[in-house]
Amino acid sequence: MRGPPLVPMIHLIEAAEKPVVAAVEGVALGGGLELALGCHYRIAHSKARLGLPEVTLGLLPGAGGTQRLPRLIGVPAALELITTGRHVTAAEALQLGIVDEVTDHSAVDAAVKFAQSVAGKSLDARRISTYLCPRSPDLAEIFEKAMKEVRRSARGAIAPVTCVQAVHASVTLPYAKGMERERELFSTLFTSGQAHALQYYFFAQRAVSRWSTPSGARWDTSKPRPVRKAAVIGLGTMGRGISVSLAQAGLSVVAVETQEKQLLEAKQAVSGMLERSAKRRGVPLADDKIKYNCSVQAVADVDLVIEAVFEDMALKKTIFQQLSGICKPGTLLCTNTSGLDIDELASQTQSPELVVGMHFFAPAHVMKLLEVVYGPRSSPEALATAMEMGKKMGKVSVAVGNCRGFVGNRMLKPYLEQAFFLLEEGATPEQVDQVLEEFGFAMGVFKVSDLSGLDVGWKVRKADGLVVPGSTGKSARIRGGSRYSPLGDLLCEQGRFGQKTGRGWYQYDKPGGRVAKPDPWLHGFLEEYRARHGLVARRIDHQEMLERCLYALINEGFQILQDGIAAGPEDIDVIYVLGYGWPRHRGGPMFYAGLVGLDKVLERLEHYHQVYPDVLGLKPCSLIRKLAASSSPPIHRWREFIQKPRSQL
Ligand code: ZOZ
Ligand code: NAD
Repeated sequence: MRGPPLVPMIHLIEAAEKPVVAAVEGVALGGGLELALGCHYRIAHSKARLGLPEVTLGLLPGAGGTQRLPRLIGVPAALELITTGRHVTAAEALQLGIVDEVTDHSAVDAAVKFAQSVAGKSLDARRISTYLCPRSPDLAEIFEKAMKEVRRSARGAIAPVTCVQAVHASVTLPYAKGMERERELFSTLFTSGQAHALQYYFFAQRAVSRWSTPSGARWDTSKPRPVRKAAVIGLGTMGRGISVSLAQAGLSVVAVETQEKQLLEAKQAVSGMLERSAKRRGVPLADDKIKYNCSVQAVADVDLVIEAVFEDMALKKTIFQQLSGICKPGTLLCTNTSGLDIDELASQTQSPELVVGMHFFAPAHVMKLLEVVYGPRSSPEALATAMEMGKKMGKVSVAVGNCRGFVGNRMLKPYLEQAFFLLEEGATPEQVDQVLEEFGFAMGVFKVSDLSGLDVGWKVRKADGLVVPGSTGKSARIRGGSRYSPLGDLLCEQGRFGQKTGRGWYQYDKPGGRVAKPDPWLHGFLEEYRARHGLVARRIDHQEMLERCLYALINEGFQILQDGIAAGPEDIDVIYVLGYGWPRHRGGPMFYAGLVGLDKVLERLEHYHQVYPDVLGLKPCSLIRKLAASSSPPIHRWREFIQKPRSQL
């Protein structure tokens, strides 16, 4: 394979006898910076940003970036920039030695002036390719550490690992040979499925901001309202993180809890989160932005409310009735419900058009996703405001329709259900989680459940009449004719709510602890459960665990597309990558289904549905059948196969 055409041009520039000064006025990212590194000097505007972000697209800087940058700024700094793709400011670039001068005025004028000042000077010491990489005795150790860290955080992505290998070549090989190695490694990445997945994801994340709804509301015709002051009702697992994100976005926040004790606990937790975040990100402490209160009356003058109380429809309805009376006209009323009907809540208010779902993901101050749920009566303006608010909070907002669980949790249900069935059939939570984490998930489904709180789903199942305490015999595992696992309910009955109580699918050193450890009690409980229900444990291989969990989730994704709840497969993929820790280098569940082959996914679903005919989630949805029967078209053509849903807004 030939290298990118940029390479010979950069060589010509570097070999020139006249000084060439790069003027970086705006951004020099990727090829732009590689070009600048071929110049003899670099001048940047103070607002410029520089970086080599190729790794985020599954590639490496393939025009000499991996060979020149370490020669210029040393191995540790170059490794960090190249393996993370981090952008740096002009000031940091100056400090690192990437640029020679920073100006507040025109970078081009400064570069011309600079060129005149160096005219006639020898350029021998200015050609970076001729430099020797700065060496230090601990270089081997540096590479070893970098490789270990990259392998840990990459979760199976190959580009960061390959980037380390390429930088290694800059130290061990002469420049020309290093360039050959860079080209070879680039070519491996270029043809890997991962680069394709990451590039698809890159565009998918941009596409979701151009949202539209079945009734024709659109991002470019709906104007968001200004929001300066917001309120959060309920400061539990979610409300705390939401308050932090709002305060960090510069909003004044009124945070409301029921009683002094809960309020104080929440205040302490929020302060800690703000402090750690300020330290980590170097941003000012936003503690004074939040005012705490025990009365919902305190939210009268806010522009937007986010309700985050228990997942209990009756309670939420009462709160929406109260808010409708208390808040000034025009206040947007949002709910962080995990899946309850937005329309039912809207119907409790005087202005149902101002009600939308703002569904955050745990931990809410960290996860980058916001599902914005439009009900049949939400106004385009309300939707636009919530979408914009999410962006302001540093999230990626995805607009989704109103149905049980919306997009993310509706898909989570059959996925979690399979995980429960696997436990019944002989697996442990550790085994299932290991398979999912090896696939690349940030956390296995049982660890995630412990993080979210097992009581959240329990409350919903109770409200749905699915929880039947003390039931025995076959009926204990059947609901409405379908297979049901009461395992989650039984754990909750024991007070095991996950991290918050220090016990769940795992054990933790204390309530609120985060390090999941296998729990012998749980293993005994599973054995006893199987014995009680006449279930014989079997050894389940990795492939089966993975296929059953993922394909059930993907199948529901197709159903969601068919129902018009998500605008397209890209929306689902962004939701899973940013909301549930799906590995980005696998593109998202819908992209992954295409990669595996829709006919293969269909064939496996058919197989599992034959084995488990009483599991509805394994019955292949008609859209995947239709697509597979049409020779599995590429993902960007799937929309052509979806019938237009009825207007929802
Ligand atoms: O491991 C990373 C991750 O992304 N995990 C996946 C999380 C996930 O899947 N969340 C979705 C949950 S489902 C949901 O939210 C929708 C919903 O409606 C649920 C409804 C109930 C349904 C129940 C069935 C499930 C994670 C981001 C967590 C950590 O990544 P890192 O290890 O790279 O992060 P760190 O160490 O740099 O820390 C960053 C901040 O995250 C905090 N954190 C880490 N692990 C945690 C945690 N917080 C709580 N629990 C954990 N296990 C960490 O403390 C730090 O925050 P600060 O404030 O300490 O700075
Ligand atoms: P939680 O039990 O941790 O916290 C709920 C908080 O609401 C409690 O602190 C409680 O004291 C408070 N509260 C109850 N009634 C109140 C009232 N009338 N006024 C003020 N505060 C009140 O629950 P959570 O996990 O934070 O979930 C909150 C909401 O967010 C639920 O609707 C849930 O479905 C949703 N959600 C949860 C997660 C998750 O992973 N836990 C993720 C997304 C959405």
